[in-house]
Amino acid sequence: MSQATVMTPSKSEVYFERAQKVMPGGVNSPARSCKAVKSSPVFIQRGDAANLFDVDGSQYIDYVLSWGPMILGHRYPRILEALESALSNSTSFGAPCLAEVELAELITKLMPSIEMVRMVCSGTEATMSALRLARAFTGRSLIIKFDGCYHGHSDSLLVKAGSGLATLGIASSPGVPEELSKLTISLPFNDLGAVEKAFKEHKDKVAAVIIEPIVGNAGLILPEDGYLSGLREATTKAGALLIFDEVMTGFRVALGGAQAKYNVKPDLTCLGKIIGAGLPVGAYGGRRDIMERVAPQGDVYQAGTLAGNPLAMAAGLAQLKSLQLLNPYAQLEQTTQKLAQSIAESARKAKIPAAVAHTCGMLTVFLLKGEVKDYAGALKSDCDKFSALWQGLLKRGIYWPPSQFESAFLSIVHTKAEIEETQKAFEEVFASL
Ligand code: KE4
Repeated sequence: MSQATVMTPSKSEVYFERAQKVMPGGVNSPARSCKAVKSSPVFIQRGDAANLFDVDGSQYIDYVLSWGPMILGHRYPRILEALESALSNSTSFGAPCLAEVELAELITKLMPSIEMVRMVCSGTEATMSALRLARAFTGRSLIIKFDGCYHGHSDSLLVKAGSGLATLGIASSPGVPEELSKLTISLPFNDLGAVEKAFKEHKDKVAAVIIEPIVGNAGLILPEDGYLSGLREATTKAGALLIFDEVMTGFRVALGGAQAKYNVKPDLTCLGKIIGAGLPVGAYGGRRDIMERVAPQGDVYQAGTLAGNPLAMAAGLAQLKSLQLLNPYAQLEQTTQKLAQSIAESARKAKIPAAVAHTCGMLTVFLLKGEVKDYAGALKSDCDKFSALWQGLLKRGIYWPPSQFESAFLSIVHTKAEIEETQKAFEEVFASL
């Protein structure tokens, strides 16, 4: 009798089986579930430079980079040294430490619109706190956000959000009371008329406009000329605060973030990812007259046991100081553009409709005809074909974000050879689709 070849499950499959028994969906964040690309997640053992190694020994070129933080790649020596030294002093005090002040000083230096800053433990906490502060400062309740933008999972912001919600086709999350979600107005990105109309309709009721100045969570969507400066004018005129959510773009698209790249000064900025170099961190900051309302200086309450954690501060400081010293952005922009153009070329050669959006250190391959200027446009992508693309890339050792509605990230340590290997993988997979 023929012996049916019994495939021994990989370690990733075995671990995922165990995970699903004790963790919802077997993951601690939906974005890494790989559900949308019809795959089970790869369990990672370690990272090094631009590479990941999974628990079965396979090696990948990493374009997720922990969803953005690892701009210097994995195990960057200066970050490891800073962490080792901080670790020797314990892991947390619940009392002030100098590293918190040093990181705050550096952030305010590199992003001058931030005159004062508060550290928190995630981007979600940063945006949630910034909204509370904006509502207190203006005495108003309405918030304007934009379709496809994702600002973390606080209730007021889970309305027509991007990232994992777009990936899983969840319009807005259950569990958010109607009374709350109706205080959030979501408008199309890149449409100034819609903002002006909303301000006309809601007059002096809008506390703030919060935006990803370069959208990363619908896939990458760039602001059209004049859009961000138009938002700045409209919010100033309406007496609403302009909040830039630079959790993803901060210190990635330029040393001073998207606000430097587009020369638009927000009232408040939210940060995360890169300022923690992979450790849990977020921050919100901006105009002194607004930030002085935050407790204990002011009356707007916000707190956190591990806010300003010495390990996260040490890692973030090492990363920001390295970026300040190296100023690698021209090179990173060029490498990203080169990869984007070669991917677009290989899609064209294979007659695969694709729009490749890119900016410094970020890119998305939308599988559709035409260009993407807003979330409705991004939703026209062929997600089934994207799944096949993602699986083909993984087989060829490329770890690409497992969703059409996410941005891929580059580090400054992706080598020329790794970029060429990636280009070749795209060419082969496009030809096979
Ligand atoms: P966190 O709470 O995940 O640290 O940050 C929320 C957040 C806020 N603002 C922006 C612009 C963001 O991109 C994020 C988080 N980004 C996603 C990736 N698209 C995190 C990945 C995940 O949810 O696992």
